[in-house]
Amino acid sequence: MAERFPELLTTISGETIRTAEDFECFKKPELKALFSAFEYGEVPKRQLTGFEITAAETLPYAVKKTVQLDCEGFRFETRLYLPLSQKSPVPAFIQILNLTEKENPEVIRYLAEMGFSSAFFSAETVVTDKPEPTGLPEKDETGVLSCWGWAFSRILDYLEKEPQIDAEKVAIVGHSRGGKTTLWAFANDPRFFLCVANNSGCGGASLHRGTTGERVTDITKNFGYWFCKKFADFSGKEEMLPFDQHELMALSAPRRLYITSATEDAWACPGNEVDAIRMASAAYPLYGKKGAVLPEEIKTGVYYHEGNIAYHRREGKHDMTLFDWQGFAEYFKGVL
Ligand code: GTR
Repeated sequence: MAERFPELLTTISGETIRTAEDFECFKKPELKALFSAFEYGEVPKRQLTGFEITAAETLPYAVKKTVQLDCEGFRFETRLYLPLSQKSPVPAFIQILNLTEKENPEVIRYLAEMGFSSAFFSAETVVTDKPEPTGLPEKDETGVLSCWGWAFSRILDYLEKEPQIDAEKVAIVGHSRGGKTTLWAFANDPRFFLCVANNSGCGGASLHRGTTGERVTDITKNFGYWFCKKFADFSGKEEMLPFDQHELMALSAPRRLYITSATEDAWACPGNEVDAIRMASAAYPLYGKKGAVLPEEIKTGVYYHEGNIAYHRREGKHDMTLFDWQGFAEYFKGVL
């Protein structure tokens, strides 16, 4: 790597971080403030004020509940699938669905059989995915990824009140723009247990500096509304960013991350995703833990599940498949 990256274990004042206490007390607040000011904007503050179960139905493998979440006057929906055959409380996955995506019955069934409940929300029902987004009122003061990330936390507020859910074992999952969202949501809400960022690329797991895929110029031209306005100033000037994406991941330490790439997803720059993981891993020994445990050469189709940052590179295109879900569920099950 020819680029010069901001030092993860050095504060703005130039001091070296040597302990988890100092990382928590000084470095994390610095990083959060910087990511908020220069990339994602503020997370909306609105709280969950109530919820209403508007439908319940028994499927062959799960009970489906449709739930409306009330958040100080703003309402959005989540659909929760509770496995039939398990003793409660059960761990849960929450997935963000991009655009017109729907929850996949094959995935729900597989997760139920593995002992997981699953909850879903459609990003569009929180804030629409277009240049002049509508929905959550706070969208005007922040970026759309922050608003979607906020929705994950409000679903967790509800799951904490659902006796059949183990709210201390909740994973959040997102593909691509959804993966950018989960990384930022996870950094902001320490209650989540595991964060999955699938093929998240630019603005997600991939380093901005030295990318051979999507750059700040591209993403802010096409999807500027996902971020705070200031982010576009770094177009072609990535070296001016006071952070890089390995530091977004390090905000999650010592909790668990699962990052994926795909062989035909050069736009997300898999090489930079792995470099980010390796650099983020430096935060974990502060807590007496391992970050990622990866070989020099990454093999396609292998689940690297040993460390607190799991990784795999799937054969194929930009997508989230059953192979990916199997990796997430096996890893999650193994660390419960
Ligand atoms: C791509 C975009 C990525 C990613 C993706 C998606 O076209 O350039 O940043 O977000 O779309 O969400 O599908």
